[in-house]
Amino acid sequence: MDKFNSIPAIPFEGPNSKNPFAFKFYDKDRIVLGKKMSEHLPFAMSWWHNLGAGGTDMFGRDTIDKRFGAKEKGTMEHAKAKVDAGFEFMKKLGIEYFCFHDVDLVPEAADIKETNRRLDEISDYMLLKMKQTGIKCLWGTANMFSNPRFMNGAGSTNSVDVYCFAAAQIKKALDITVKLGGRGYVFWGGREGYETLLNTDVKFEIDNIARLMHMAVDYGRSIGFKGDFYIEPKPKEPSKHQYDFDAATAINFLRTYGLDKDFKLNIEANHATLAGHTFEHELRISAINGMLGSIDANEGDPQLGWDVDRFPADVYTATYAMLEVVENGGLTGGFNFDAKTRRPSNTYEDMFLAFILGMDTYALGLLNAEKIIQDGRLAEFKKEKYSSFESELGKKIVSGKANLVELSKRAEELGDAKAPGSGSQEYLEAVVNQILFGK
Ligand code: XUL
Ligand code: CO
Repeated sequence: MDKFNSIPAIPFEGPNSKNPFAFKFYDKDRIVLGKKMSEHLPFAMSWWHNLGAGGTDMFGRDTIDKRFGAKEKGTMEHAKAKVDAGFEFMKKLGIEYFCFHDVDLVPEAADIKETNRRLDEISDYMLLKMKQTGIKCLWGTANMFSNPRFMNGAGSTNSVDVYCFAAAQIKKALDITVKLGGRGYVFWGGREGYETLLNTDVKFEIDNIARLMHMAVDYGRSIGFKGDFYIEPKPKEPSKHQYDFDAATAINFLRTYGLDKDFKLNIEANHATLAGHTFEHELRISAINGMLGSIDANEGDPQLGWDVDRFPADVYTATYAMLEVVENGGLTGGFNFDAKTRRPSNTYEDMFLAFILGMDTYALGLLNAEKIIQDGRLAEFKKEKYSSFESELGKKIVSGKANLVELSKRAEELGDAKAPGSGSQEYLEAVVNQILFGK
């Protein structure tokens, strides 16, 4: 039975359409920079927000009923209703992937053996739906932050028993990810951080996280997982100090512990905001280190200091993000809408409208990136800016063959060096506006 009877499959109707249930910019087969839009933008639905979150916040209970026809939440009947709703939802929007935590799929039982049995049961059902619809799994992960046992961390816990539970959840989540053919496996260290040094051995905790990740790689590869592992950096919330603060911190961790061959990064826009970075900064730092793997496509709020997980609406940010993605040659992962409707947007219609907004925003970002690349002025400016390094001496420096003695000699010959020309930020911003809004 359909869960969203009143909502039709969402067509592309173009920028002049006033039909709320139509894409204005996401035209999946349109060729952009030599590839279909849908190939540039492998969108994914997050199981937790879309099928789980009901609008509860710290001050109030659910505003939207996400039982999807099941009698009660927290039952296997509800878990199956979520599968039915999820696949119908993705099919109607033309979304090809989903992402999940283990406990998004089934209610956690009192005994892990029963939780794992439930995961086997639900993943059989999901496989069936995947075969019927062609929808695929982008990535899986284990929720090692909600249960009170993880209050002192998962990989960073002080308890061997809790560490074993983290290991067991990762093992099972990897089993399910492989069973569903997932392209990736994510570590977001929700409780991997600390509040105060007064009670924390930081080095011991980080070493132990790395040990657990090595075990995950060894096990994953042993059961045939060929995809990427990802770290998803976030600077704070829930912990005050999260160990995976930002892309640069996570890359340093991966290299220090020899995990960099198996891992890439899953960059979330809202987490970049919390770290005091722009989204495109995080994407660039990942990309230049060969570690841009996947994206959690949402939006933060510059005025709020917490993770709001809004659907992306900011076209400038999407444009700069897509420039990074295109320059990177795409993603090995995809664009997961780790986003939820606002608490007062409490209808099933709002769920669809939110995805239409997000998908159209990224489509606009891609179309704008194409225009900026084809215009060429930005690339030309940058080339010119660094052109002095194309001189004989410049080339010697770049090839690593120069030394301080000869460079000092050149400085002395010159006597003085002039300021190296304008950065022209205002001009370049005006160029972007002209490209975006000029006819
Ligand atoms: C939390 C967050 C997570 C990860 C997966 O801020 O982004 O949902 O994406 O655990
Ligand atoms: Co996320």
